[in-house]
Amino acid sequence: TVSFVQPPNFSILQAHHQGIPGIFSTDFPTVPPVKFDYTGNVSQSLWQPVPGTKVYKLKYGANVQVVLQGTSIVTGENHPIHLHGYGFYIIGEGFGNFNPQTDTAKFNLVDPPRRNTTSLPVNGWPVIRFVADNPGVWLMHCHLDIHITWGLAMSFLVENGVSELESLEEPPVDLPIKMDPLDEENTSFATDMGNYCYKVMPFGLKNAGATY
Ligand SMILES: [Cu+2]
Repeated sequence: TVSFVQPPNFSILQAHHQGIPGIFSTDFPTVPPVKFDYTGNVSQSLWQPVPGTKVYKLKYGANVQVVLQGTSIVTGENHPIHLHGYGFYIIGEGFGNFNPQTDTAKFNLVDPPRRNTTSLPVNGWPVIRFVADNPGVWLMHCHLDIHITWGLAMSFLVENGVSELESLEEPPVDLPIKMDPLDEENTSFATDMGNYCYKVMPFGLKNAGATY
């Protein structure tokens, strides 16, 4: 698995929008890199996740299905999984390991609930679907917030569509953005929030004169 690491200086959205390299990579895996009995007696040799700031890139308008598979690593737990930017349909859920051969027959494609948070049952799975029609960078994370700091999160990067209405807007000039706490010029304005510093400033000089 990949444990999500928040970038320390720039937000992923800012890095995406301004083309700042080295902040994130787009190689979030499509399927689990290692297949094992996720809800069984998991060997401790599989307990070590790979830390990374990886996003999953989506074309504008893509039909997205995500199987959220719980594991019994350390211990099973019910995780409330929340997605920013979208309401998604919960088309199925169950216990144990999701079986694509048999569990798809139980999908509710008639009147599934639409939510922005779904339960990930103890040692179980929900399956969600949404249409990626909201460009930008959207975090999906466990809302037991301490679990975010442990890495139970990932981000979708949804590309722009064709028209202006299908594309990211320019940020407002007074958008508070995350600053590099090691940058001396900025720390004088920064409020101390642990590792994160915030300051109100234009998004970037090249955007300062933009019309919105
Ligand atoms: Cu959790």
